[in-house]
Amino acid sequence: MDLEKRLSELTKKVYEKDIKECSNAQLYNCVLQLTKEEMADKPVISGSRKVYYISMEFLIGKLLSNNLINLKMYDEMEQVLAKYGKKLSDIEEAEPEPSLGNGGLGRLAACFLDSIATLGLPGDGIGLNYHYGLFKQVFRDRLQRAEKNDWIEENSWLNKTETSFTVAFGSRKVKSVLYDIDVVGYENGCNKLHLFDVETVDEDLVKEGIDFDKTAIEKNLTLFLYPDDSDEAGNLLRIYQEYFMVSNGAQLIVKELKERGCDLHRLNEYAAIQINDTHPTLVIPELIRILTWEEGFTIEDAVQVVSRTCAYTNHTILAEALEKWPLDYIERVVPQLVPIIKELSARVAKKYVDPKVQIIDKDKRVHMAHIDIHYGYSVNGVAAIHTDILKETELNHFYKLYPDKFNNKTNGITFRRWLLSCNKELADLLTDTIGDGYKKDAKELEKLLEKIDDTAVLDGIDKIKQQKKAALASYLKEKEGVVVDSSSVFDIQVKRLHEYKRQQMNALYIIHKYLEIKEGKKPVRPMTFIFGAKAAPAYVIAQDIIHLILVLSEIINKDPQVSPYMKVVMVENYNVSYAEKLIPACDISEQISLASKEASGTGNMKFMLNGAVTLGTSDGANVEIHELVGDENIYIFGEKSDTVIAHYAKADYISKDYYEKSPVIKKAVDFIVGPQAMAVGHKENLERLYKELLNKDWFMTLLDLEDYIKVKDQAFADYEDRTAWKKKMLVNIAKAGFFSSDRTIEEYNRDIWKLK
Ligand code: 26Q
Repeated sequence: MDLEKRLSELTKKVYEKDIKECSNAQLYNCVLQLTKEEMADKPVISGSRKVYYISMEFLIGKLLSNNLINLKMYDEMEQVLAKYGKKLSDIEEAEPEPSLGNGGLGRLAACFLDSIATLGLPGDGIGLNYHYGLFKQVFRDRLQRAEKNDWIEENSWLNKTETSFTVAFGSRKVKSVLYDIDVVGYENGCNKLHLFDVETVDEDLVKEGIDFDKTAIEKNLTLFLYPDDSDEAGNLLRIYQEYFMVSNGAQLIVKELKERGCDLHRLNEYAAIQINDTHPTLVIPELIRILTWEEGFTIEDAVQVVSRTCAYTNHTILAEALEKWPLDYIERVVPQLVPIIKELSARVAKKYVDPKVQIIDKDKRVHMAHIDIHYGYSVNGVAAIHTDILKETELNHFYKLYPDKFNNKTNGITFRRWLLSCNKELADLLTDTIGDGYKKDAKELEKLLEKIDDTAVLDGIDKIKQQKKAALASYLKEKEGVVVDSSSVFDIQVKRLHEYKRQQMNALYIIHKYLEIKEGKKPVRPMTFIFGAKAAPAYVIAQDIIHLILVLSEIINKDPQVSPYMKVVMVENYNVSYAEKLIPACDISEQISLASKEASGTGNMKFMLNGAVTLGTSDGANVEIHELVGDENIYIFGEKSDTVIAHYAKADYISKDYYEKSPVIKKAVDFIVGPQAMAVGHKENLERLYKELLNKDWFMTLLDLEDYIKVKDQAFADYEDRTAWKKKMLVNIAKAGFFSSDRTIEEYNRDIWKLK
């Protein structure tokens, strides 16, 4: 039956209406159902060895367009709907966005699932079904407030299964229920994302904002993606969540292997378990516990086979982000794992005396990463520079013990979502110019380089950028109530709010520009500065930085002398859907982390693919972008990672020296507590931030500020050579193929999983 007929029969059956009479929400439900039926008909990808990608976060975003694209049904669906005056993009607006992740790590997991299925590899995700996920951000009184994101509706991509396990927290038993989401590959079969939940979860526990009783595990375990970690109850809940996920995951894996008739003694031949950062580390002792207690393995056999099955990915070198749980917390949550963790620790202690590589340290804290490294067969970083830093400094002691375990897997992004779906116009232009081979083999984008002097192609790329900027401008007007000039330069920094990512440095540049304009130095073309960022609710300075940006936007946008030349917009509740609108409209991509601190970044790759030019430090994957596009097509500034690492080692960075030495820096920093800012903002927030920058500035904002101003000014000036800029856009697009997550997954498979 053809699509039109199926859809119209469905709308009649469900709503007793013709397609034309249905609301967008009703049509969404019908298209959802139809798409799900289509996916259910796809073959399940199978093979003798399967990877389980286990992660506390899967930031999947809306799924309708992507699934239709992967099913090759998008164009037909769009045409059918157009016949009835309906737009698929409007219909997708009705889809709630799940917020099952914080940022990069969670979004990477989602891109990986897409690529694993696209490459036809057997691989499922294992995670949790948070009912409210990450908080929804609202701005009140120029401050961030957190609200719950109620995303689960009666009809959704979730399929409730019959699978249920019992998870024991000591003597307290909790029953799980499993929901699956089908993951369809691009012109390929299906894998699954398994999301575990607690049947007894009680949504009424949530009161004001995101506050809730943190003690009743049966009722709160899957309410939120890890909540506030500032108190003990929050920390304990995090461990409850982690154990709940890995225990269910381990039981699922064992069940699947038994159903396949596999000998568990050869577990590693049938399964690979990729541990996404340390959060799922307890899967290692949990599997050992199951194999010894329930399957009759000797401890030696269990340790051996689990160590050949589990592989660990590190996503950070920030010491404070590496999980180290007090043994006492683990004892209170999962006492049955403690003897196993002690045994694993004792085996290490027997072999190595170095205190730096112990699992349980002298303060009785359990170092999760150390479990992964000793008892996993692979340790990987997520960009070349990040892996080098792990090997040379942060994990050097382990690298010396296990040089062969260490490897790099530079991150990637799925081109289905970050090109075909969010920028169909550009994808179509590329197809017209170089054919559509690039959709299956991203490296073919390089064919675009042959067109570097083809004016029609250059103008085509630029025209699409203009269209996307105009579309974003009208969206910003509707959503944020801000009018921006779509012929201005769009400079965008969107990512989680963290001091190391240095949104505060961007804010200082904006203050500097504002002061220049006030003094009569006007830019040749208006500038639009766009931010999007959520801050962890307990992260005080991050809240202050958001406050500063909102204060600046108030002052600048309302200043009649300045606002014709510059605007500042901080979008509310930045998420995957917002990213899909912002990224195609960007001219300058801000990737300005302190060198050595951003493991990779993946937003940088999305911007590049959509023809933005990077303004960045030599950090994370920026380094690889730089190597690919060359000096002419990127703006690099700031101190290099070795210099930064040396400053930390010598503890010789004093921010006040930079402030006192440079009148430009001093003026910009002083503005934070000057009369204008104080009139609009809160004294407490502004003064705290000012003092932080002056007396601590742990992430060395002032170290790089002058160079940042210089190089950023150069980028704005270069934008005026329109032909040269269009060429930069083209080179960035052409060289982005390396950052396809298909390439990343091929490497994971070649070096780590070896799926058959
Ligand atoms: C730690 C302890 C207790 C509770 C939570 C956490 C926690 C949660 C989330 C620690 C870290 C995260 C998220 C980290 C993350 O998103 N890292 C990013 O991963 C990307 C994918 O590899 C990289 O591109 C980014 O550079 C990296 O910052």
